Amino acid sequence: MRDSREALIVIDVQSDFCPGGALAVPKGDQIVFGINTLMKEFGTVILTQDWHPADHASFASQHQGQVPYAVVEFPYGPQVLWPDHCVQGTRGAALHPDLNTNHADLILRKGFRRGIDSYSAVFENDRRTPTGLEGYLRTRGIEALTIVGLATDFCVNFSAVDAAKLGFAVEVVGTLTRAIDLNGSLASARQEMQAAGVRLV
Ligand code: VGL
Ligand code: ZN
Repeated sequence: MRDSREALIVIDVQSDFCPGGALAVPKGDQIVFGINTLMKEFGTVILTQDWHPADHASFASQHQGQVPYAVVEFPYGPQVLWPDHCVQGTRGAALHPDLNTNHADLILRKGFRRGIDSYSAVFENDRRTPTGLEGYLRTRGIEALTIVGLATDFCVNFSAVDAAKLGFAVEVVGTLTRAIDLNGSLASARQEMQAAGVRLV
């Protein structure tokens, strides 16, 4: 067992991010059983769930003349427009059916405000609006995080970098993540995580 100050954070292992889903991450489903095994080592396990209203502003369908994967300027900076995905209450938004959710202390939903996306489990995409996870971790006495899940270059990257900036010791297990890799986003994500002091193992 790990030290009680360590937590495992499982990012967005949801049907829409797996093959057959609306925003499928290649081979995203291959990490599920490895994550289930790793969970057994941790006293604290947190799952996140991307959870968008049907008219979420990150969806290309909400912007006339725009297509998925285009990048547009939002009030808080550049934002990738996505295919509709993880719409609240849909099958695609559900956690992957093989993911062991029994072990989770907390399932944190994010991305539920129409006008603002939230890749990170810690701050929304303005990088200022807290999700509340920091307070949860600190009041539980957590100091070190192991992060796995989908997608390496978006939600895992943003979560790891934000947590490291807040002073948590952060480790990302590469074999238990998979990437979207949009225009070199995986290489940039690796650099960003390294620069923030995240350990890539
Ligand atoms: C994610 C794009 C849009 C992710 C979520 O989980 O990495 N990516 N929403
Ligand atoms: Zn999303």
